[in-house]
Amino acid sequence: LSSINGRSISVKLLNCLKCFSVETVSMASLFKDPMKLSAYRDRRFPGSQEEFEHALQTSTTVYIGNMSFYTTEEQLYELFFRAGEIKKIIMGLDKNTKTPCGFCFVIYYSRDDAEDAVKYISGTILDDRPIRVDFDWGFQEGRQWGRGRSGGQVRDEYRTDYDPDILVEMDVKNLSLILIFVTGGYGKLVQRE
Ligand code: GTA
Repeated sequence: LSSINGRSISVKLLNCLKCFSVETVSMASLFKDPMKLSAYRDRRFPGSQEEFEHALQTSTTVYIGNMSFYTTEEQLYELFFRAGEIKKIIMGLDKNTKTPCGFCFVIYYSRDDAEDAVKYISGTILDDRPIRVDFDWGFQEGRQWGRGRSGGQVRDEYRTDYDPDILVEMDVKNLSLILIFVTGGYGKLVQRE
């Protein structure tokens, strides 16, 4: 083959390599720019913007969002181990029910492995949901709890789309709203509006 179509094969190979190197370069430059590392800004980060950006650039922790409430630590371990050796997984919990509420933190030993998790695992379908892997400034005790007013994640209180994984409990204090609250899936605050 190479003797007959040698030139066309080598041109194709070169084009492939060019695509690969453009991709590699753009990924590398993306990961050097702290502003492009994550769109999320943690309002509870205990430092300056500069310190936050430095933490994002060096941390070995990633945040996983849009998870099913039924995904287990074992499943997460199996998936995220593909990017590298894992130091610890911390499940995100509803602060009232103490049950998983759709996020977690994965701590790697190496920065390269954390970058690979963001590059290659983000968007993977896990328990029928496309998970989002984001750089994180680093886990601290207390960050495992949902910060929403009802105990879970803030975003779940504002969602306007139907999410079959979200179970909405009845509001026993306000009986007149019970009919709205028995059907789960839409953001709780949105339902109240
Ligand atoms: N690294 O993207 C993230 C991320 N998120 C969304 C949460 N955490 C994240 N970490 C990284 N990247 O430790 C971390 C938090 C905390 C834990 C639980 O997960 O640092 P939380 O989701 O319950 O609370 O956090 P948080 O993050 O303080 O809430 P925030 O920033 O207000 O809102 C989260 C999302 O909810 C927003 O991105 C937005 O999509 C949605 N949202 C918030 N307010 C509104 C609103 N008024 N209207 C519409 N949508 C809203």
